[in-house]
Amino acid sequence: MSNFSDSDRAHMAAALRLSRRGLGNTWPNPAVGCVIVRDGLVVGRGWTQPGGRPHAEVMALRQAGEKARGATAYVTLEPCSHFGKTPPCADALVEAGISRCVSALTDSDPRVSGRGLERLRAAGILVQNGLLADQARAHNLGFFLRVEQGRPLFTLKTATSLDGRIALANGTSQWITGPEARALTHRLRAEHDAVLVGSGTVLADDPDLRCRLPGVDPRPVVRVVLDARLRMPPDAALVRSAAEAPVWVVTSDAALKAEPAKVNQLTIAGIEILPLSDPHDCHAVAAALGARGLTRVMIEGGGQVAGSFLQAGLIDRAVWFRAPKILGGDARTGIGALGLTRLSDSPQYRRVRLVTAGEDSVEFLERKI
Ligand code: AOF
Ligand code: ZN
Repeated sequence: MSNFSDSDRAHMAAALRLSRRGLGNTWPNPAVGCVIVRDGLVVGRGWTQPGGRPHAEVMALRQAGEKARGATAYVTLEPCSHFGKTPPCADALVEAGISRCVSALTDSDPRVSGRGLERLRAAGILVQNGLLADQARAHNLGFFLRVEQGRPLFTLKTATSLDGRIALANGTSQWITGPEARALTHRLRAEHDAVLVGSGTVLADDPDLRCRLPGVDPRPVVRVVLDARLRMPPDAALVRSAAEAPVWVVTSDAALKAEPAKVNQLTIAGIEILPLSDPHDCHAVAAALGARGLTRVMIEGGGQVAGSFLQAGLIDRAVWFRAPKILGGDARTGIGALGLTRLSDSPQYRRVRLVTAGEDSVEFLERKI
């Protein structure tokens, strides 16, 4: 659309930057940003609050107060039109006297999908939609996938040697990448709703998987374990910390029946058990996580889980840390077998960004569609 000015673009870019603050913290809702501008001055800024409410527009309107009258609102997603736990943002914008609303793209949530913009138009507000739409969609892709496909966005995070290995043959894996890479991992956790590992990783590394960032409140990132046979030891770090940050264990109906004592132990520790008829079916796992509201899940290990999700075509993005070390062909591979017979069938990614973290390189990748 050409009816946007450079200053429109700058304000929407600012709203997108604000929306980043909510990433990983607003599920099941999207992370939206809103900037209110009157006579060229920013009078209100808001972003979706932890847990998904209040919405971004409400926060920005609160800040703007009376100054919202006659102002333009820039929103990274169509303002909502439904009565949920809070009244519609479209109505709040109307009541505040906003005269123009610029949005990035329409909402796929069937309760909204176009009705928010209609509500604004019906009230006489000048509505212009479609500014920086691609960026806004990429930003909230997890939310859109949840609403449109019933599953979260999956980011694969892996830390390998130059030759793609994650551990020596004897299992030694600490540490392949350096402290800078590990610090970045904590930031990535904060931007996801959940991290996911297989039970093999729990048995091998006993990870904690919480998000610890100096100077930032601990983020309640959900820790998901795929554990079809309930092999997780009752004294695992995840079990011991389950009262402090959520842990969900995806298991099989069969294990649930066969291991009542284990189920009891984990439940008492505060773990939620999600039984599936076939927990090895990645699509079923994805649907179960989507149904519980997750929008962004980071897969952190191990090679088997990474391989299965890749085979299922569910890895949307990847963050690949690579240490300048070579571990050799007897070391363990970061990605389990894919059973490919044609190169054209291999999962292919586009490099979005390449940076360094200390000695290591970090590639941000997005699936080629
Ligand atoms: C907005 N601004 O900041 C967000 C929106 O459960 P509720 O009532 O909070 O509504 C959630 C829906 O509202 C969500 O599915 C999406 O359509 C929209 N989210 N809308 O105008 C916001 N987070
Ligand atoms: Zn809203």
